[in-house]
Amino acid sequence: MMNNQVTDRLASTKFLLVITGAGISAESGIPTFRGNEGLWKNYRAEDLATPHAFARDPETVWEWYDWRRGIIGRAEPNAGHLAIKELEELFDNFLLITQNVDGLHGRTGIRNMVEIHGNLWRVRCTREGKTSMLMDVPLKSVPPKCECGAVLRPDVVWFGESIPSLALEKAFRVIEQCDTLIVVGTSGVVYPVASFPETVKNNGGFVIEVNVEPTPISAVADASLYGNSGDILPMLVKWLRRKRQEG
Ligand code: BJW
Repeated sequence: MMNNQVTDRLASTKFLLVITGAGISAESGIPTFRGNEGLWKNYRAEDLATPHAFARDPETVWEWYDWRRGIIGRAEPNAGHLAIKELEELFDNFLLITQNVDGLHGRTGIRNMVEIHGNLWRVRCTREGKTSMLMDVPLKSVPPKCECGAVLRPDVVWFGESIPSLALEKAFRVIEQCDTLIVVGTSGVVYPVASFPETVKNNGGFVIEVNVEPTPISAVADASLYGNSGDILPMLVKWLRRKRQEG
């Protein structure tokens, strides 16, 4: 399974970038977006994760987030999340860019992380743009309201919305700096993140994909490791630790 090319490259990596998508949280029991189990009341993510959907039917969109928060609230980080936290400890230069809004990476204590699509435990005032934690706002209506009277929305990035500039700047900086990228559990169809592996590759970086099945990223990846991220990532860490001990 672990080929020499992958292990040699990791051992000599100076700056490791890891990108994750919904697949990393699948083994924590959180549905992915594009798997059948990701459907909610027959809506697809593309029907609900848009500013247009929220403007037209805020209650339904809010209920979708409540449904997801219910599942996520009962979930725990899995072996894949924990292995990424260990990778952070093994590299002096490290960044995780996650597309996930579930907050599970944060619960491992990881420090160098960009939640590029936001976090569903935060809310944002649709008038003032001020953000707060959901648990700090009174839930008197669906969706809840800000003190200023305007509706609150999840502090996430929907289709057609820009990625917050600080997050995007940090991502672009590291894409230029990193020499190895591990991209985990994403279908590679949502931009701009879907373009990051190719950019790393064009800059001379090495791209390792971890997924249960081939994706469009497989075409640019130097190595694709097929299987559950909760199995493969701990194996990578174990191998790397052994290699470091051997010197
Ligand atoms: C496992 C596993 C296991 C399962 N182990 N693996 C350029 C070209 C074309 C279109 C665009 C473009 N630039 C922008 C766009 C438009 C749009 C876009 O990309 N559309 C495409 C669908 C075509 N992008 C945007 O609008 C973005 N904004 C932007 O670029 O602003 C500038 C701009 C605006 C307008 C026009 C042009 C430029 C914003 C995108 C925001 C995405 N938001 C969402 C919702 C977030 C909030 C929420 O969660 O509610 O983000 S959509 C949803 O998709 C979510 C995810 O983060 C994202 C990616 O999904 P992901 O993580 O890949 O999940 P899945 O389910 O697709 O895949 C899971 C994978 O795991 C699978 O491969 C499984 O096999 C695998 N797996 N079990 C390992 N155990």
